[in-house]
Amino acid sequence: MSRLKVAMIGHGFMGAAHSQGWRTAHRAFDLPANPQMAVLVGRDGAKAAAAAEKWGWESSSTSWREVIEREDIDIIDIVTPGASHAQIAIAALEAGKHVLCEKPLANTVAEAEQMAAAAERAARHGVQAMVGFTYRRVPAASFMRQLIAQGVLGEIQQVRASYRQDWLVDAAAPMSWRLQQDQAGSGALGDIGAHAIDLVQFATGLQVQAVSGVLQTVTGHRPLADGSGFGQVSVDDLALFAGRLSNGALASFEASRVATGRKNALSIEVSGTRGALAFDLEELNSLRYYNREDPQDRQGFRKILVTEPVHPYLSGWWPAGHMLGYEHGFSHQAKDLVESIDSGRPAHSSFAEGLQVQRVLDAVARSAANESAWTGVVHHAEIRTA
Ligand code: SOE
Repeated sequence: MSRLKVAMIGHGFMGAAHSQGWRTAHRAFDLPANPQMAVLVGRDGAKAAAAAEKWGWESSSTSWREVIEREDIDIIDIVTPGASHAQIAIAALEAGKHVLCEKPLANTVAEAEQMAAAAERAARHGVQAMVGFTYRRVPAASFMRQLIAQGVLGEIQQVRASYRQDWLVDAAAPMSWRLQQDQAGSGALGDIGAHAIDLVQFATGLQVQAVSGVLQTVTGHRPLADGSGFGQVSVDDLALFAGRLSNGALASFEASRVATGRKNALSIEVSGTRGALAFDLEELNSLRYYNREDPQDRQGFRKILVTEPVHPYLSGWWPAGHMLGYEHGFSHQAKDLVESIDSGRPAHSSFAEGLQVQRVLDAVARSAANESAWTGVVHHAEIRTA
């Protein structure tokens, strides 16, 4: 069995989640090549070595540049804060490495355009580039896309999307890189709003073309983690925006880190002329389906348990009804990337799809800065590959 040697840059929460994916993908699915967890990269040598030991990486390093230059490394998996995505991804693509980059793709549209252009150039040499929108790889979310593509909802007339967490409700919660614009690019908008935008576009096949939004920073100063004082929060805690979709329908989006009691509540509901579908991450093994063509005396949202072998990704796991969890999306992500590398079929979500999400994020920020006026999602000249 051939192997694909992986190097992971970063080792925070997403480092743990991606490691789970690399460890399990080829043990659940028959892959054309097995991922080999070769090296974990972190700025602090001792911390990187400890994380490598804990998560099953063969070695550790403190230099992503050295790792990218290694002939034996096939895949670069970027799980660092958004500020370094562009620099690392472009260098990796230009070194001929396949790239998996965490979301959002970048901190700005300009960076995302450069990354998408680099991916376009690298694709001519068979190099794959994927953005880590893992929720599209939850079986129920993938199945939702399949049903909508089959036309079961008819014409889509409205979409609702919400991603709510509550880890910033307490004003005493300490400062972190996710609360600094130069590190994260934005707050709830980019960190979790990006997932909602991607999931709506993935599930419906429609694109957000204009937005009107508002951002709010609820707690402007937070205690520094080292206890040395307070720092200013430079990103949003809460984003609310309307989106005009490419079929003319309206979508509503909510991304909140102050939604008391909601821990990781991502949900979307798509309403059409023939019916409706609803996905809720808190019930991630099922879909709610309403069929307007059911006999009138028995219409209602029914719960489809998405755990049959015929459903997306389930062939690799357990018999019907045995349930999957949050972590399985990362195994599916690793599986899909390995299969794209082997087949040459473009990986999704592509950097071009990541750029589209970045343009929506940017439009929301511009709308919010402009008294929430309707703001077009500016499509600059197609990706420059010169
Ligand atoms: C935020 O806390 C976060 O970790 C996001 O960064 C992830 O993308 C999301 O999947 C879970 O919550």
